[in-house]
Amino acid sequence: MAAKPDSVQLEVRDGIAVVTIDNPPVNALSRHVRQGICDTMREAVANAEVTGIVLACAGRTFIAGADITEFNKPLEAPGFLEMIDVLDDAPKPVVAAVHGTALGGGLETALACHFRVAVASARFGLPEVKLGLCPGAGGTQRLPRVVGPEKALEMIVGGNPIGAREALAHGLADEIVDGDLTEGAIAFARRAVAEGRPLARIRDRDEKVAPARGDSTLFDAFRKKHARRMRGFEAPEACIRTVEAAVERSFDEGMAREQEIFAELMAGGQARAQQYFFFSEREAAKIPDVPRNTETLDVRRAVVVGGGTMGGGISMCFANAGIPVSMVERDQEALDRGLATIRRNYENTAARGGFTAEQVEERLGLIDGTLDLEAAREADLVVEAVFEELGIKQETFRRLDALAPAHAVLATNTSALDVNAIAAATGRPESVIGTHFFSPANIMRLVEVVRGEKSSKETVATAMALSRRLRKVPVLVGVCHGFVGNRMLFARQREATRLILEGAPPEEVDAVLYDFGLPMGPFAMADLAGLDLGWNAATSTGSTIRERLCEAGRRGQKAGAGYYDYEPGSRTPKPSPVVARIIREFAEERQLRRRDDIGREEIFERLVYPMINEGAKILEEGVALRASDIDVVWVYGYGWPVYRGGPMFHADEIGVDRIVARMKELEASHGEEWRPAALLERVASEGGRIGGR
Ligand code: 3H9
Repeated sequence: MAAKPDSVQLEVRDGIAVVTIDNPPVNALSRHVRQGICDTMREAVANAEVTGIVLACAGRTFIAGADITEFNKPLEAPGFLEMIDVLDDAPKPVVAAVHGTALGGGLETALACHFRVAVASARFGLPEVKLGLCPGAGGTQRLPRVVGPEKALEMIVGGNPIGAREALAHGLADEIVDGDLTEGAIAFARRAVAEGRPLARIRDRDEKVAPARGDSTLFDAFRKKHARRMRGFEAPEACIRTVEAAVERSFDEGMAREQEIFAELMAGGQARAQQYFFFSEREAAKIPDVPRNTETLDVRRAVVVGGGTMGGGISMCFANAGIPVSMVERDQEALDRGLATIRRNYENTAARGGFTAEQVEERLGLIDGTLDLEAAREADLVVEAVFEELGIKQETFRRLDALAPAHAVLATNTSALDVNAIAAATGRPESVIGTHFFSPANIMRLVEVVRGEKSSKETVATAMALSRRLRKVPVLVGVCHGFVGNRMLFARQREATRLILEGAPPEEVDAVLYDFGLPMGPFAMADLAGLDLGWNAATSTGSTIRERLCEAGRRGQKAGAGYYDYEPGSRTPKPSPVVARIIREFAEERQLRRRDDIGREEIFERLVYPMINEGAKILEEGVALRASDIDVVWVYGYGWPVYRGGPMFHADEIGVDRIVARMKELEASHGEEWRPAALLERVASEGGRIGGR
């Protein structure tokens, strides 16, 4: 018999075999675990004393899935299906004991057992779609046979786990165990043996899928409902096809279809990008000189200074996380407006079924509006979100320094200003940090945590931990104009403007990025944000297209006109002949050469290569810790499609040498802004990659 690996142990307790998996941190199904399950299961089946078997896990969770680090390498035996078959074929009842999360291959393992019991806090899910895959160990065929195709579609295509009670209601769990899980599972196995319960093999069940057979209504409706969310992704549609196979075909034929689709997805670029992103996200949490055990401040009370769009959204984040927050405004009218907006936002969410009326009141109850900055005296953490002007921010910090308790962290939500200069306005720069939320702050997941020259490790660790508590994705960045995200955005915007002056219509420029997978292009985005951000009618000189548009009353979507026209009540951008004329006249005044042959490829290169170049400079300067952090910023902050990894990952997909060669051509025709960053040149000459993995 093959040597039994330590990661799977077998113990027989009064006739019930307990197979325990112990493979920290998340009990992933690494090769040795698959081997261990096969070996111990065979041993338990062969042991005449054993009447039933419990499959349990040590540590914080049930199996969290396949070991993703083994992907994209030849799979070593035993394969997943061999292991699944050993469980499914067992002639004695096998009970999965689930705590933590049974995810992906973990849930598929549990589905191959005859019964599943769980603690009330357990969760069940098939998140493979988030890795650009479909479940590949029978989950697509077994889950619909247990919960029906509709629920299976929701779980497999959505990828989000469900709780134990919901699993029980859908027949996915057979029992919720109070008290010791393994003991509960053993008792369940004993009862199954004593009652002679038939071994419930999911593969043999048909009653849940039969009613949908020969009728595509369910699938058509699902595709239609989720079309927007699935745009550009390959895995969701592939997942739908596997569930269709579960409904239309025999179990074995469905399995063959699943294996075929899984292999196709695994070989594709999207899965590679999404798996890269899975690890990138986790990597971003690691800061080399700020170890995990760095002390953090327990934030029990927060103050947000400013009740505008950002301040209101940030206050909502605190309330959503159950942290009482005071929102400070300068005058009653602004405060009332800010509080009313927050209430409206919550009520809209409630109306869409997001939460109940009581939850609205509960959250509003945690937000206290005030005109008095004295509220800072009670704060563990203050987030400043006042007007984006250095002098105003410095004055605010001077006052906060005098008011806030000595232990408090003082954070600024500036989107581009010098955090060091803001910190210098206080006598405690070590407690000052940037927390750059993205708009709308209550929705967008990204927070750029901007580390000032003097920010202490505790301050950095507190800002990172707090962001996670607010259910955000924090990425640590350094001080520079626009930090990581906006600095790269400025580089793209500069070139987008040049493109329209040279003759590319704004709608064509936008279409290239939309088709690539971004939610919108630079001009639709500018209209949404408002063209008059930072614009002043009194000092406007019409020296940029943007100023000209503002002067013509075209201040963006809110004004019904910006780079595009908007019909009353509509957010759909319509190409504008007026804007086309303004651009043409502006270009003529400046005697710019206009062309009508700017193609999609050129537009793409001219929008994306400057971003990559700026990203390379950001890395050279140490403003980001790693290329993958830049990608996390772009996916969570700007909607870069996760199936394309991020701009730096994409640079490697294109080939850095190719990018550098093209940039040199553009440098010759368009000037030195196109000169490749030294890091890009070096990577190109070494034939290397700029991304992490
Ligand atoms: C699959 O199952 C395919 C099958 O259908 C069939 C194939 C044929 N593998 O997230 P955390 C690491 S696809 C390897 O910070 P948490 C992670 O990188 C898989 N490593 O903890 C991190 O490492 P480090 C389907 C993994 O408590 C550490 O564990 N399953 C895996 O916040 C801690 O992770 C999934 O997609 C893995 N599968 O959350 C589930 N999972 O400390 C993926 C984690 O060095 N995992 N690591 O940075 C998760 O969603 C979360 O990790 C989990 C715990 C909820 C489990």
